[in-house]
Amino acid sequence: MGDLATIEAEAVQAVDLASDTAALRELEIKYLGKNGLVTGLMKGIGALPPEERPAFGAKVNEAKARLQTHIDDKATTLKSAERLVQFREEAVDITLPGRPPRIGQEHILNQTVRKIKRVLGSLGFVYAEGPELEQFKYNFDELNYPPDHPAMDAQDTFYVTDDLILRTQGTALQGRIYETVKPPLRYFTVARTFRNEAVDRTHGHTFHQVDCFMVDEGISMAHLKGTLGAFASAMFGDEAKVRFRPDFFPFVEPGVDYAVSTPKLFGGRWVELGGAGMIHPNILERHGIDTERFTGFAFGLGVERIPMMAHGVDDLRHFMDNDLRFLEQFP
Ligand code: FA5
Repeated sequence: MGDLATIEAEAVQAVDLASDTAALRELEIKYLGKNGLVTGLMKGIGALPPEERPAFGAKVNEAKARLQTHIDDKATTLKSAERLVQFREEAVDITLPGRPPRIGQEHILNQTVRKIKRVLGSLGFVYAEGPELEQFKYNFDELNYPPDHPAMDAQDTFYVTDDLILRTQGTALQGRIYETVKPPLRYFTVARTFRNEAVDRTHGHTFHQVDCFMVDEGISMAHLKGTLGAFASAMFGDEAKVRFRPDFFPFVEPGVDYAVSTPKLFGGRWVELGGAGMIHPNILERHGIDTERFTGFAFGLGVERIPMMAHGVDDLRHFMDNDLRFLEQFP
């Protein structure tokens, strides 16, 4: 009997001192487990005189129950203390300064396109878009290319079907506009264009073109030159000059290629930007436009040429490579 009281007292003290739930669990096993000390006392019951056995059994069971309650209470206390520690460890310090989000910047080609849109828009041209996957007829037939004309060879083409191609020039927009708008009209587009090129520093398979045209009464090469001059000054500065040289495109007559020069860039050397000319009367007549009354000009140029010229970039492949070391130079 003395044993039971001693063991219980010792167990209560040990439980009181237990510092965490793991230690408490060990004590529970030590005293109340199947081979525990309190449980073990029951084994001695057979040595007692029969009349003492029930009372002894009851005492041991009461002690077990008390001890169990004591352990459970302690477990509750320990668990809430442990949870508090865990909360503290996992807590986020909301007073720390945040990590600044990485803010991107506009791609140099998009910056250029935005400027082009502003400049041509302010000259009264309306922005419009055609599809990248274009019908052969808009890209070539409608632009006065006779069937199998060698001029098409200059724009080696990605065919999707016989009638559907990846457009090779922004000029493909013209026929679409004539179908819906009657002159006087002024339109431009910025088009992603594709050619099956031998890729090099100045030729990509995927590039961008501005294409711009107007049809009105009395339009002449003078208007073309004036418009390109205004465009060049806005893009490259007031001192920019434009030069025309004869060139051939089936959709213009006469046709020119044009170059820009400004003293600040490339020592004033001429840099070719694109092609231009007076819209071929065949195209206007095809769309029922009276060519006695209306004439028009058109010009097209490579978008990449502009930042190449403005920033001295010598390889247009950089623009589509997405190398941040290159792109971050144009904030
Ligand atoms: C044309 O594409 C005509 N549509 C331009 C035009 C429009 C002429 C209206 C007359 C009237 P061209 O093939 O030369 O022309 O291309 C025009 C410009 O696009 C070139 O001067 C060049 O700046 C750019 N370009 C052409 N091919 C590539 C290429 N593979 N990679 C990058 N830029 C290119």
